[in-house]
Amino acid sequence: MRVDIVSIFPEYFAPLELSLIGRARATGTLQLAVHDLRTWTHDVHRTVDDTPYGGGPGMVMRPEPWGEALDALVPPEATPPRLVVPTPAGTPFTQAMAYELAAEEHLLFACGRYEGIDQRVLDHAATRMPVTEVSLGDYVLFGGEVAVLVIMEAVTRLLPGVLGNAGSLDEESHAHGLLEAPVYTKPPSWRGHDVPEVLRSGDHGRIARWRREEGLVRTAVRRPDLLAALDPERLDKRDRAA
Ligand code: 6GU
Repeated sequence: MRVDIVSIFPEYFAPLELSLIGRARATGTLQLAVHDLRTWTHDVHRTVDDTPYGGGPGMVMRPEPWGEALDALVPPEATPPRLVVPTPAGTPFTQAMAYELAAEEHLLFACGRYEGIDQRVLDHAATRMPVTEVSLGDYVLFGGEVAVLVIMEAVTRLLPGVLGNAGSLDEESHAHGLLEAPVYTKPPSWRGHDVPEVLRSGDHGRIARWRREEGLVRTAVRRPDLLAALDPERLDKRDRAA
């Protein structure tokens, strides 16, 4: 997969050298390039923002540098990437969207700062490529940079060969619309707290059932919205008993 990131703070992306994402880059599974938006300014102050039309607080990112950046990174003859724009006004980022993005050949992230990017940049880009505005949740960050780190981590770990044990994808929270059960390792007793007996029973049927029930209970308590959204077909009789 190829990924381009445009930002006025390229230094934010240093962590993408580390750990499993770093290895995916080293092995060629991930071809990542980070670009400084100010490359595409022409004034001595390398200005990227201006005051908002209609008034109000803060600054808005001017369209010209973004237009030039997208022209440079998306040549007319090339197959266009999917443009992903992190914004608190976007549609919620979910595990399902992570799978969708992981299936793309080429992603281009545009990191806004201040009050956001002039909307015409996205409207114009949408005439050339698919554009997705995504939000991480109902809170506000300074800019899209940290959101891109989050999205990149969620997406990269789904690429073939990045995780040593792909089976862990099937067990984890959100894999089946539910939260994951709690996990334990040795020792069996620690500071007066014991590992649940069932997990040490060796009875794989009972263990699977216990994990399913713990996942259901956690989801009901912590994320009733997920439980309500669950396809009833995916609940069985034993789930209802739990
Ligand atoms: Cl994706 N960007 C920004 N700037 N703030 C956010 C966000 C994204 N998601 C939640 N808050």
